[in-house]
Amino acid sequence: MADVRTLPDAEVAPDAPPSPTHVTIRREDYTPPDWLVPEIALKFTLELDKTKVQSKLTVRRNPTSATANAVLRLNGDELKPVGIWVDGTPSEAWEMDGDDLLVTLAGDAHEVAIETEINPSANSKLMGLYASNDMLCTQCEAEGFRRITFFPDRPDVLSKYRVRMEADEARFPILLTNGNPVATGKLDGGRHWAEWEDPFPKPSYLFALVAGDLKPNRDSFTTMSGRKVDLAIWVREADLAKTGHAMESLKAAMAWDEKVYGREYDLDLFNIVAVSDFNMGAMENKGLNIFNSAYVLADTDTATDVDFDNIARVVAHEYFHNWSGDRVTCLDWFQLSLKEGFTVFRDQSFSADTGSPAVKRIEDVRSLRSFQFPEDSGPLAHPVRPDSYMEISNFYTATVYNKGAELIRMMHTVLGPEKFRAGTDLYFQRHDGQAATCDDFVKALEDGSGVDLSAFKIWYSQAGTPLVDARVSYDPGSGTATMELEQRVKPTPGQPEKAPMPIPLKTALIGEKSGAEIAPERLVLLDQPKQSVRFEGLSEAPLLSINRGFSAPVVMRAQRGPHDLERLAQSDTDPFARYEAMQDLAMNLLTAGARGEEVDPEPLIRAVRNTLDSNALDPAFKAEAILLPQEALIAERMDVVDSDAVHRSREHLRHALGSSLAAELKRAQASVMAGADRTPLAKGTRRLRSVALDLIAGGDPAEGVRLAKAQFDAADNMTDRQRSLAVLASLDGPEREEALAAFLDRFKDDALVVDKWFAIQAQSQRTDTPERVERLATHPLFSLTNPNRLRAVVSQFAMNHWAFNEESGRGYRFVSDMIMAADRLNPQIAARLVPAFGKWRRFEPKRSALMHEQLERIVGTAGLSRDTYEQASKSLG
Ligand code: 0A1
Ligand code: ZN
Repeated sequence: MADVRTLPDAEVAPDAPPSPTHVTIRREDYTPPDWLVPEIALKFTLELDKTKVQSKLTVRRNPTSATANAVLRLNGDELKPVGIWVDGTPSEAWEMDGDDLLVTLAGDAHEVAIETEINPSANSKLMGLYASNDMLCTQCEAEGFRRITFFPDRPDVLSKYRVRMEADEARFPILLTNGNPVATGKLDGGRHWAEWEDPFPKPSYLFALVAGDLKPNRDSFTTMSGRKVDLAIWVREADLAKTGHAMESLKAAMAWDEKVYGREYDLDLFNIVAVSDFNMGAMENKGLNIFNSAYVLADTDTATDVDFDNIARVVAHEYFHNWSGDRVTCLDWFQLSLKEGFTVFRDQSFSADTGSPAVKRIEDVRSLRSFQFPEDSGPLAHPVRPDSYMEISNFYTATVYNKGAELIRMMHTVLGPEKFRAGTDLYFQRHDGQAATCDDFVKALEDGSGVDLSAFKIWYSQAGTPLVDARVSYDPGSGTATMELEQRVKPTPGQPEKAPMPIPLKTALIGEKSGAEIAPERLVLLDQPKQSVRFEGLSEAPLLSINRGFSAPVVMRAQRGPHDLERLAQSDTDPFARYEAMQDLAMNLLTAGARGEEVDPEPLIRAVRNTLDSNALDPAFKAEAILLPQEALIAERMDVVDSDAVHRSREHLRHALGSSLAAELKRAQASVMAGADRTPLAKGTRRLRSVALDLIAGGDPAEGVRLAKAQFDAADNMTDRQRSLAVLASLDGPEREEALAAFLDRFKDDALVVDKWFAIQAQSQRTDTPERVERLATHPLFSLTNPNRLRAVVSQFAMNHWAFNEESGRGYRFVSDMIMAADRLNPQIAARLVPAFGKWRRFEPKRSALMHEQLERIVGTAGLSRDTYEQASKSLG
């Protein structure tokens, strides 16, 4: 691989005009399709570098189309038609309009046949049909089908698919596509064929095909109505032993969706395929889910507890899409959250029900705060239902997915589980087989529950995270307390004025002395700019417990001093609120420290000690509660960010905790659980162990090295191994290099573990990290074409707040070099790295200018993809 740092600056053309493909698509411009395609027959003659695609479309004029006599517009992307036939006769009545094919048709119903030829091996975008490890696979969401054949590639055109695949049998013994197999046979020259049919009409983005030398882990599931469904997870033979957990997760998800949503699987066959080169996590193609192998393969020796949990989550997510996405799909891509927000909400509930609900909520909120809040407060902020885009791939965001899920959670909170279920039943019944909108979803919830939810719709259209201030005053004479609430949403791009939002806040009061709930939890709906709420009959001074369970996705600024927070951290009756009190306590110290103020860590030290010593709390909760907020989160709370000051402040507190609580932390670090045990207790014990190890290292680096090395050497599971290596990687001493070398040597043939090796170094908290990461990008095992490897180095580094923002700008330069190098191969992946620069306005002047400079350099690059252009130009603001 070429050294990306040597890219000549000559390729930068500062005044390059945006290319004509950089067009903005607007939600308000939606019109129904002019033509429908009730049926499509596809024939693939498969080869790695030359695949012939013959498609036959049954087309009908759409009676609801606004345009009489419209031509048939078929989208294409890097395609040329080899031949076109209308009703069986070769046709000349067509022309190209950019990438699209326009066919003029005389009547209202025709059969249009088209032949194209594509080269899967040369497809580095990993969209459409591409080659990965000698197998062929597809990715069509959002607009990949148009890279396979010409088609009205929009989610509101639903067709029945019949697919024939022909291939060399030795190279591609397994041929899979959506639906059910109907016939197979042999051909001359060692070739074979298979024909499949999918009885459910679907949009083109759900089409999938896989051909390769794969082996199945087979199982079955009997649905609630007694139908037997054959299940298979297809992988390379060597990986078969690592598919057990994914299969168990799939069966658990199938049972859960029956129990909680009354949704039964609808085909007789459900296939999952693992591929090593994949742009995202996984894809819900009807009956044939395709997965990034990172979300399928696991055993205790190579996968961490987090990996296991992620596999269960993603398998469930894709499975749940069968109803929320496939049976009911999206009218247009602006409605993406219709399927994604709802499906994330469903997978979060599934994980909560199958593990610890409190810890799961904490994890989800942490990730919302780390990824969605910064998006919502930066130049790329957009509503859950965006109003415009240049490239839809850029809108698979934390806002559409995770804020979308929070929005549905709020409506669930307001309705309660029974009414919510009545609403979703009606939604599935009303819209089965249709392409629907977010408004349709809310309407079904309203009609099914009898509750007016119209006020909540603003959460779909208004971007930005509301800031909520809360203050309680107590009058001991009358035993009453008044809570004053105030909300505000800052302007976001294109939305300078904001309206107040409905914010459901679960609220209780905790007795300052007794620690008991003196005002039981109630749901306060804040829907005015300012509101006050009275509590009566109080016998002691109250402490405010608000946004319990994180009932609304807002930044809560409750006025509570260190004493109150310490008390709440010990006694709040809601586990999330208790965690939050601890985090607030730490955050207040961390931000004050970063501003250069003297801080007293004693209240936090006492709270952490209390937590560690508690007999009532489980270890997973303890680990979450004592974990210091990450530097990026601290930076989010600063008016002007100096990443060195943020780092120093956190290190200072880490040192204070580590040295004051050495004995308690060592006890926690010493508890060992066998690697094969994945009960919540075992997972929590391992998690607490590594959080403790990190604090110990903060207090006494030499002791940290000793304990981390011992944990690394003794580890019988990847969780302990990876976490101890991560601690070592930030420390000094020969043990660091020894352990890194031993790790790579042992796992060099396992791509997913090699990713961890790269990621650990990209995350390391050392002054030489930027330089080290540059070297990693020239390592023989580094790859620009494998998304997992690229992310392990570049995304992980860009999230390493201190190292990425290193004062000379070296980190910025590296990431933008990588963006430009990746952009020529895989624009989607390149564009997803750009938001790392989005916070440039928030930084102190020097870093701000350096980040800005890199964004300008990216935007000015000739031949930049639409994906990266959109992200970089919008980031400049
Ligand atoms: N619908 C998938 C996510 C997905 C989107 C685009 C892709 O193209 C590269 C791949 C997957 C999900 O939500 O899981
Ligand atoms: Zn999804």
